[in-house]
Amino acid sequence: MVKKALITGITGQDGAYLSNLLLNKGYEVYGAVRRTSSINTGRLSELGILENINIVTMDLSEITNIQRVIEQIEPDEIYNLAAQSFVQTSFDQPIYTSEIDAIGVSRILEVIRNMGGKSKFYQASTSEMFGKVQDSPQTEKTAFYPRSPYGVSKLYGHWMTVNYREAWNIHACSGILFNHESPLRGIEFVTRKISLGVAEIAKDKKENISLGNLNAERDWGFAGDYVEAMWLMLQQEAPKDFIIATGETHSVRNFAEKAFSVIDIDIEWDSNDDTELGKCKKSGKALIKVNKEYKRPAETDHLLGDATLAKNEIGWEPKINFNSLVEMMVKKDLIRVEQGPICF
Ligand code: NAP
Ligand code: F7E
Repeated sequence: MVKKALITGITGQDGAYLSNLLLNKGYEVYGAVRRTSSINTGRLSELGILENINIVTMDLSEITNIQRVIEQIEPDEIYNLAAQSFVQTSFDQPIYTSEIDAIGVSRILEVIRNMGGKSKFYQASTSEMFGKVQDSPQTEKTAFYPRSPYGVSKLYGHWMTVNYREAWNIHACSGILFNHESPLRGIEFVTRKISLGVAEIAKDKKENISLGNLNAERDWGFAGDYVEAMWLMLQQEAPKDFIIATGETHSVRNFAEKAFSVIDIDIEWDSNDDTELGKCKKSGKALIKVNKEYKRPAETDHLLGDATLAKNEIGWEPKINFNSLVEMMVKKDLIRVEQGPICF
């Protein structure tokens, strides 16, 4: 029997890579999109898979909508990737963020429960739940301390997933995924903002990039690797939560230096405060500026994940390392800037 998967958030970065993976495994893929006034399936088109997906309209704010869609499809597996996923925006829209990222998870779980728990459920949890980290590296046992309305909302979704597994015997699990990036990353996230900015500077379409906290450290992996972990988690006999990470951490500053090195520019820094500039070593031109507008009211300073449990129990390991990831992103943006338009 062909397996049916319903993916919420299919128009986002992970939705595109996960759809591709499941289609290659022979799944019938249903992609939930919320109603928008413009077409936003560009990532699925870029991977050449849009035609192979059954698009359904579903918004996480509306339980009647969720119920009808799930009853109609009767999916074997549900991957809940939909979210207001931008941490910065969550400080300005905390209620909306909770409505989708927290209560939205309860809505799906309630529908699964009411239908007898037949669909397996994957929840997109996040390293942002560790926020002000209580231990390093972070493991499945590290205490949570979220630092944004996004992190707090995701923590609710995480514990609801655990609770529905324990209370109602649903095959529900939560992947605690550390930052994962790709050429399909949204342009407001720092890695893509840098890769696109570097490509635009290389092609004389931009003078410099404005960034916030250059010292924040993240454990950055490749999204294409991380969606495999989502699938693996739902194939296990018993549902369980796993950390998915590379085990390496780099600062935003390192990411920017590496990205400029792809176009043969070495960066030197001229101070370590709010007026800091990243200059081209050769020409002295300021290519990176600090703008406090991009700094957050409360920051997650340092993330470093330990994915040993995932390696030992589900056989997951990352394949793409930090340098290859940065290179992949800058090279793809160089092509996009040349050919235009930039659609996402
Ligand atoms: P993304 O690119 O921002 O995609 C988010 C998706 O959610 C988009 O398809 C978006 O639709 C959809 N969405 C937003 N609000 C919705 C609503 N009210 N109803 C239905 N759909 C809605 O995020 P991503 O990077 O692919 O991440 C996927 C998931 O993993 C998210 O839940 C994120 O919080 C979580 N996560 C991400 C990372 C990471 O580093 N990427 C790490 C840990 C966890 P539109 O296209 O219409 O906006
Ligand atoms: O910021 C700093 C910023 O927005 C990374 C989401 O996918 O991963 C993502 O959340 C760091 C932060 O990602 C700029 O302050 C400096 O410390 O790329 P980001 P994020 O907040 O880590 C987690 C795991 C998720 O779950 C989320 O959904 O970079 N930073 N300067 C900047 N960040 C941005 N966006 N823009 C800047 O100019």
